[in-house]
Amino acid sequence: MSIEKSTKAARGTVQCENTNINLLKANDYVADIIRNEMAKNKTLLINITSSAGSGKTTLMQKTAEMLKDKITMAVMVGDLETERDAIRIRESGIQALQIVTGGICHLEAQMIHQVLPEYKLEDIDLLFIENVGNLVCPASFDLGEDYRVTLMATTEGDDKPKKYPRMFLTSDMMLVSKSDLLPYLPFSVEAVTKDALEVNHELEVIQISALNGEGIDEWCDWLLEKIQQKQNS
Ligand SMILES: Nc1nc2c(ncn2[C@@H]2O[C@H](COP(=O)(O)OP(=O)(O)O)[C@@H](O)[C@H]2O)c(=O)[nH]1
Ligand SMILES: [Mg+2]
Repeated sequence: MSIEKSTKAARGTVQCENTNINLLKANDYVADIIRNEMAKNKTLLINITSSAGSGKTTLMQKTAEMLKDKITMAVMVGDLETERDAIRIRESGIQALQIVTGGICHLEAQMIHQVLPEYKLEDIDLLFIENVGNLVCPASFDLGEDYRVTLMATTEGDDKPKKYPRMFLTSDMMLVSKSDLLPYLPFSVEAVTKDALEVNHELEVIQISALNGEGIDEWCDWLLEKIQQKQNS
């Protein structure tokens, strides 16, 4: 299988088995419907991906805490089982719905489209999708997002971008998360950034810690700028 830098609309295109191609074509059709819906309502849609345990839900909580007085934010979160993450995020005072995939390792556009009527999009500035935690399957499914943001935790080892290139290739931003643990781990931010940029030279990178707040202002400023751009579009 060859991997090419794809456009957002063609993110799901995989040059391998025919069944995959057909499945992803159907996915991309629905992803475009979602994109149009977001454009109509001027809602910024961000797809958050990472390995399990990299800090996605904690970042949603932290972002809600930082931005909830400035914008209206909501989340949909995918996991194989349980509603635990949605409950955690709702405790931050924002709308969060859980998509239980029942064993499927990624979210598909059809799943997002099905829960979309639960959200009053015309009142929502920023909608996050917290994807199922792994660096493989979610990379191939366009969910109609404006931006894809991948967390790369310091606890995972700094060799992941070259091992799981499709995820980094299709992302717009890499957040190097849990930076507060850097003094205790054999993890090089320089090495992970170099590898990630070799996979995708357009990738933006911010180092963050939800625990001590490093990089959180920069992350929130990035979001506010993208929201502004969306609302002016
Ligand atoms: N040290 C540290 N731990 C974190 C940070 N963010 C999240 N965690 C912890 O990492 C674990 C997994 O976090 P979670 O947000 O559930 O990850 P998710 O599976 O990607 O949603 C939890 O025990 C969090 O408390 C961080 O910035 N620093
Ligand atoms: Mg989570």
